[in-house]
Amino acid sequence: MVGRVGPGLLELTEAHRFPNRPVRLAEGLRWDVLGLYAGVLDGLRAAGQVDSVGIDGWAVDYGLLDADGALLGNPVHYRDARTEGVAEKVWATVPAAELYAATGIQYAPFNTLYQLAAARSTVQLAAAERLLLVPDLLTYWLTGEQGTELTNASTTQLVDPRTRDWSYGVADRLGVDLGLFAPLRRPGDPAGVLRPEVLEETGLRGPVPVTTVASHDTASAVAAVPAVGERFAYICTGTWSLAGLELDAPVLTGASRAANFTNELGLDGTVRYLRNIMGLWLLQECVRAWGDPDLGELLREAAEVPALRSVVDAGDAGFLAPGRMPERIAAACRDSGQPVPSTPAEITRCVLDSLALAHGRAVAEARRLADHPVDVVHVVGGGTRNALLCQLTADACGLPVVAGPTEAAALGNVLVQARAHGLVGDRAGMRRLLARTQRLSRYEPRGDAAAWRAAGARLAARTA
Ligand code: LFR
Repeated sequence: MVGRVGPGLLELTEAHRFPNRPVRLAEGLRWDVLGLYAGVLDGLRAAGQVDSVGIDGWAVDYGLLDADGALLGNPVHYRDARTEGVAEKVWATVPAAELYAATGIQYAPFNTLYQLAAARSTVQLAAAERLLLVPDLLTYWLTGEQGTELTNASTTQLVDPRTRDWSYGVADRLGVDLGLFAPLRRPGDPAGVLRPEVLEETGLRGPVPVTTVASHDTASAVAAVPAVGERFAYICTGTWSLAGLELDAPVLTGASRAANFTNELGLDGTVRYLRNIMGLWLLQECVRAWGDPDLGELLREAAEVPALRSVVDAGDAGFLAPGRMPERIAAACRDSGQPVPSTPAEITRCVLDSLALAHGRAVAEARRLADHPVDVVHVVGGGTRNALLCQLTADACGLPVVAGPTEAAALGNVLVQARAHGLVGDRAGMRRLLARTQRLSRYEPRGDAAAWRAAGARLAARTA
């Protein structure tokens, strides 16, 4: 994505798009990270001459490097089964409550901490001298320089959200060698310049600076929420839905842990207080199983299906792995004594109702747990294209939804680079620029908040 930024100007154009297809090998689910890097180079070539480059990506996953800086094997996908049952073993050393108090990170089987525990006795980890999170790995290949970007580092569950530094105690007790990690760097920090070989391959003229951005995609997306003021919640929609608040300080209470809210770090030391919800992954996997039918048509049919007939728990880690998603959703409805959706339209409606319900519950619980007022819910990311999902989310939240921008992560990435180069002001200034320049749609709640509350209570009772 190429951004153009100036006074009253914020434009994004797509230079190149490439698929990110995980590969299932005998040893498990892996990322094709060389394919991704090749896609990045193609993108730079298509972009042409630029003033700065910044990389963001998904969280928690990493590549290991040997003493020569060469990649040791293909990075493991966070949906791989290797972390099954690992958390319990970690908790035997550091109880879950202590881990939460120290790191503020919600339980997810794939947190880097559990991945490292799963890898403990592997040859690869023993041979590794360096661990780079995926965006830091791509940045390293572009520049030859290594760093660990802080917003993404927070998702390892090895960072203390109060000090915004490593949680030395947790690492020590769990035998994690923090020396594996390159020094921390923060959004806005310089990250080097494109290597001569990269310039040659892409046809760019040097020097081209690479700028550290909020390299966790969700942190970049939150930075691009076009909110005015502080009384807002956000939902970053895409493969995942990340629903919550931007706070100045973490919430580390027992109630917050029980509700599985996370305190990831955001731009400028903010806290992204949010919950992971399975997101459009549920629909993407169904659509894949149905042989990729026309999505517009499917959503029109789903809009005609009666609301809230059956709902599933869109926070359930049981939906994490790929495969057989329509059957798994139908089974979840059957097992909880609800009508079983069978046609693609019915299953799609069930997924969207379930997601909206999970959005509504997350926003309500975040407000309560953080004691933070909310007047409006900003929906950003891929889900903004899904008008039915946005409307249902407004209904379930009982609050107006402002939807847009769709490419929030890319805009947040570009804005942080622009700020580092002196083109935009502070965070509030970035948000004002977004609100002025981006196309946004507003959805008013259609009354029936009680029906959504009742559906939530029924689901809670059935899945208890
Ligand atoms: C979204 C995201 C989420 C993270 C998940 C796994 O793309 O980065 O924030 O929980 O992917 O890394």
